[in-house]
Amino acid sequence: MFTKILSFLMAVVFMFALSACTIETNQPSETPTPTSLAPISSSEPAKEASDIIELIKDTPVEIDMDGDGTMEILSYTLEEGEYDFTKAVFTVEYQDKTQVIHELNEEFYELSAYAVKLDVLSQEMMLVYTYTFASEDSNTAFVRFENGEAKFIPVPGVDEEGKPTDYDMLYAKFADFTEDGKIIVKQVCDTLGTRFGTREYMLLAGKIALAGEGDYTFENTRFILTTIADMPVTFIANSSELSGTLPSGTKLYLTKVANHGARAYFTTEDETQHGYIELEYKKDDYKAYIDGKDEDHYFEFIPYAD
Ligand SMILES: [Ca+2]
Repeated sequence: MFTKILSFLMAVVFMFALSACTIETNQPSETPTPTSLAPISSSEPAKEASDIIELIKDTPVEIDMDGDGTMEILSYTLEEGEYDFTKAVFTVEYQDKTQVIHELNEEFYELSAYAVKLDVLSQEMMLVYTYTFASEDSNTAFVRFENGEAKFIPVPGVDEEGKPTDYDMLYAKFADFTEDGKIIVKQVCDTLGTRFGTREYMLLAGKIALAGEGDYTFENTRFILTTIADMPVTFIANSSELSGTLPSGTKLYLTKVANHGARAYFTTEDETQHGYIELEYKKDDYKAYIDGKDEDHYFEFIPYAD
């Protein structure tokens, strides 16, 4: 939570700095002055102040990205790109050189960028930027600054063959970063129509990797599914599990997808019953199977994006 408050406070500080700059010059400056990241107040712990910093377009900031004690200047600008697309250009200025990290030249929406602490133990920061493209698809890039060079941090592939995503980006939308170094993203799940779930990643041996088992949780999305057939499930009550049947006509929502998609935890709409559904998959079929029958046999309507 504090990261969100901090981001908001930093945004206010940047907006104030921006408006002050505009008043003074009354025209765009060709070489914007870097905004110093002074602590918001002397009582603010320095550690918290540096965990996550939201970047504002056209506003260079001084941050020690590689943790060597000297400041780098990090910035991104939005420019006119090819095919009427807006082009985002990410740049880092070291003491002795300037490096264009990436020119993002495709149709994108909702671009946001952050300097995020690399991990719990490190003083290094990584650049994280995330954007939406196509309809609801999102990519997130993670960039590390090491030995005077910005490099993409490898991310796991998202398809079954484990192919890397375009531009070495994670096919997910960055949401938050926790005090213990977890990277929280919204990622497509598509189990029983759950479009997006919350998933946790972390930096592990120099790569972005799933934290734990890669479960998806759905705390803020409660799409109600209605059953149209009796469905075998496992009920959970008082920490014990019991096999049973969920009767036709039950309304439920999913709370978590675990076991690599093979188990969907549910709560009934009236929140009196909890349990899980075991799911199986067949080759070349996106549908889940429950006790040998496909998901359409059990549910009135399952929403999927085209
Ligand atoms: Ca540095």
